[in-house]
Amino acid sequence: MYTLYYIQEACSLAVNTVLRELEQDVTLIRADTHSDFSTVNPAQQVPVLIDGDEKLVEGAAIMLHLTSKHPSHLFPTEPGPVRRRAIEQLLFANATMHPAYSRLFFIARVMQHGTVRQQLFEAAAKGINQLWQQVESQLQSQPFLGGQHASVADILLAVYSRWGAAFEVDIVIPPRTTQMIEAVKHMPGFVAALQAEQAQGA
Ligand SMILES: N[C@@H](CCC(=O)N[C@@H](CS)C(=O)NCC(=O)O)C(=O)O
Repeated sequence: MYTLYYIQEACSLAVNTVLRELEQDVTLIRADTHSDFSTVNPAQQVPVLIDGDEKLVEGAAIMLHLTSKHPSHLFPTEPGPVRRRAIEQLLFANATMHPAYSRLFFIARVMQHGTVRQQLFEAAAKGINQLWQQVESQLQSQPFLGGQHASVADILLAVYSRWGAAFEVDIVIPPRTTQMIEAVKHMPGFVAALQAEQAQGA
């Protein structure tokens, strides 16, 4: 049994999805209504995973931990080029695409409405669109970054793709990437994770 600290529809939704795809029981705890979440994670960020006596932070580290412990099609466990590529894709999602989207939230938080704010939003969106083109180029001969099955990187990207709608920017997700995202959104683990988060309220 795992415990996951989450914020609804945040990047923790990807860990929530992976846990359910791996058929693991999970207790969800909302981080945004916690009386002092800094005692759980001084960085005050989700996801935080409790596994027995161990507390894990950083989404990519959590993904690697879970997929090593519970082998599945979500991530190759055998050392070699296929796993190295999967690690690269996981970090592309977590350390490149996620921060690109985080810029939108940062601009919204610190900038007053006006021309400069809109210019910054558009610059951030341009960067995001370039990254989606990179994803698209990898999906020309396979439905998922993980090949024939969704990988943790596909799941992370599908979660981030939902964030753009909150901003007045044109985020263009190309067709094969859109298909990948739609397929992830129909995975039983994704549907169950989203429902569980919604059931606990925002
Ligand atoms: N590098 C961290 C980044 C995590 C992160 O940015 N989490 C966001 C949600 S997606 C967060 O907790 N933000 C705090 C907040 O929204 O109050 C990771 O990958 O786990």
